[in-house]
Amino acid sequence: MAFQHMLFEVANGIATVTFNRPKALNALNAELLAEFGQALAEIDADEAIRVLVLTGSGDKAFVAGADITELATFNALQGKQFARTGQTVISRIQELSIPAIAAVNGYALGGGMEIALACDFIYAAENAMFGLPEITLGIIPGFGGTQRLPRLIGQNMAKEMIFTGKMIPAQEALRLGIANRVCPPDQLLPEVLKTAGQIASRGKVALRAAKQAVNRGLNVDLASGCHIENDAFALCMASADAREGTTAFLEKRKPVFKGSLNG
Ligand code: DAK
Repeated sequence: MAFQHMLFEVANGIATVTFNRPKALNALNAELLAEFGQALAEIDADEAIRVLVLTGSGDKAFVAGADITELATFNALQGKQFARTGQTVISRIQELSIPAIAAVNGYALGGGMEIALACDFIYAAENAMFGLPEITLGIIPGFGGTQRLPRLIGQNMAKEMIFTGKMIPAQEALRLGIANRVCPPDQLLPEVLKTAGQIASRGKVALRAAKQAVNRGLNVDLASGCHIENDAFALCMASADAREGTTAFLEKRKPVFKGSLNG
């Protein structure tokens, strides 16, 4: 798959998408969003892909937000189309059946931070900067930032970031729980790929069930969440992967998961 504004690579069950508009700090224009949506659809349909990694090209930015040059030219209809594509694409990251990891290698601002927040977790380079600066442009986050950030770090911390538009460095993002880990810039991708490799070796049925149980459970009360977990657990128990995992343990060997329900 070749794209104009993204690099796309698959190796060992790990798909890596690199946002690639370095002259504009990988800012999101309409074409890039559409390409990203297309890539996500293909990733979701490919049974061999077990983990998605998102990063930015160059050493300065993950994604510096929406392309302000383009944003400034939109009429209402184009703005609506941009919003629709963006929201669909960003929800799709969260709803992917496989885990998604953001490797934030510089600025993750506005829509860029919102993409990272839609991933299952974030590793950041020491030089990463996170922020939702929309308020400085007279708008508010439009790709889920007002919803996902408070759920992640609590409403007061999120409101301070959203109301001021200020940027925070990687270590502060780590302290707040936005980033799981901070790495030297040259170690970021190797560390992400190491974790992605561990995840890719697990059973796909169980990964899907675990991701759905956490995501769905977060929107309901504890008792309902435990019911969701119960159903997801039952699905795993019926899978060939669960038979392989338990048999491999008893036979003192490593499991070979096929990612299938039946097998
Ligand atoms: N868009 C377009 N170009 C950008 C850009 C952006 N977001 N960010 C940087 N660039 C370009 C710069 O214009 C510059 O281009 P040249 O002048 O070299 O041609 C080049 O990238 C390098 O940037 P700087 O020279 O500014 O680099 P610095 O190191 O000095 O500063 C910076 C880095 C990241 C602090 C600064 O570039 C900056 O503040 N950038 C803008 C950050 C920002 O405000 N991003 C937009 C956030 S708002 C919507 C839903 C969502 C959204 C919109 C609508 N709907 C539902 C309709 C999303 C909105 C956002 O993301």
